[in-house]
Amino acid sequence: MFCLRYAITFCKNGVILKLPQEVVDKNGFNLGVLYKEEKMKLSFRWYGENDPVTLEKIRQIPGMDSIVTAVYDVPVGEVWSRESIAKLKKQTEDAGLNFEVIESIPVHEDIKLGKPSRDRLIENYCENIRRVAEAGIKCICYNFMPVFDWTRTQLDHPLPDGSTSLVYYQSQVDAVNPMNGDSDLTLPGWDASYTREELAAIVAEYNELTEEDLWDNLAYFIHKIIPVARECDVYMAIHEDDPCWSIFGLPRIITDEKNLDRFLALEDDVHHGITLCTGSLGCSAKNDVAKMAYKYAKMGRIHFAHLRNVALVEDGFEERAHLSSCGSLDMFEIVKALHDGGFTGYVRPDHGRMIWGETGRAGYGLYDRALGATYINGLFEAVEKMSK
Ligand SMILES: [Mn+2]
Repeated sequence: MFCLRYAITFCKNGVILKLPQEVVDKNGFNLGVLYKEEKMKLSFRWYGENDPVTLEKIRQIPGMDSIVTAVYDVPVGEVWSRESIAKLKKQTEDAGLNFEVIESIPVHEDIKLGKPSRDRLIENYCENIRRVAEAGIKCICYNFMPVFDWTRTQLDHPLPDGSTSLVYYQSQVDAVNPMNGDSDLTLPGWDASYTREELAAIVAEYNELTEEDLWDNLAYFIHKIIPVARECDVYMAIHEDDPCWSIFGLPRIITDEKNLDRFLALEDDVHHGITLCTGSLGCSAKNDVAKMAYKYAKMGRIHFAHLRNVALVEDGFEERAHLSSCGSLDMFEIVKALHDGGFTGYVRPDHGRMIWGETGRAGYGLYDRALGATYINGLFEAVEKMSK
């Protein structure tokens, strides 16, 4: 348990500033200092110079503050070059945007599996935290999903309005067996750097790994990285599993409130926090996303929020436009919960549909995410003014 001491807010040259908040635990032990501005900061994911959505376009979205990006020229587990990090920072800042959020520094499978090579890989991970912190990064998003990152069964499912979106139908997932080398079936979003045989081999390595083993391996990793994050004053923000249940018999543990409580209890430190992804948690009707948003914001543990809507359907879920009436989530209630909980971290629109004939990276076009950003701005402006 810890509490936030009240910060002093003051105005300088017409700008509202806030002194750092000291965070202390129940014994008065200082856990660190929160250098955060008073309001949420709007951000946008950018995949680097090959992304058809350019920084110049992103900058023109009203209220845009920060870019969310990563170094993509290094294999998972290796140390990012200072040159690559500096280049991203320069490109971002030259475009008039802040370079403060990394998504993601991926976690090598050997760390999740608890293999002997993990110590070297975790040391590399810590070095990456130090290097991005040197470049001014404040928040790092990562996940701990075995083998498969986000999983969908179709990336261009047509919606009635003529747009296309990403969908997940359980019956289609059940029809795919990644262990079956003869199977021609694959799912979009799978890591193309694995051959089918390699994929089967790595899935097989998880056969012996229980959920509790995965928790042990996650705890081992967290106990090594959080002291480094504290030293560098970087906020680590784990992303929930997407979807938030086990697929192909692989364990998934960052899935619901009970497990997020257990995760956050691993280290009593504000630098150990979460990315609240409404679409990932919201694809299970069991998760009360607004309740979780308020609870973890109040604890000072949400450093990054991915805001998007999903529609729960009989056989799974479909990604929809951000607006509450387009899906199953009440986005107003979620934003209000974040605001009322004192959330001051980074926010980004998450996946968008493809609209207006745009082509490109599924979920990461410009137009629908820009509409999402504008909607998010509107919700935050409304809840901020309502609370005055
Ligand atoms: Mn997300």
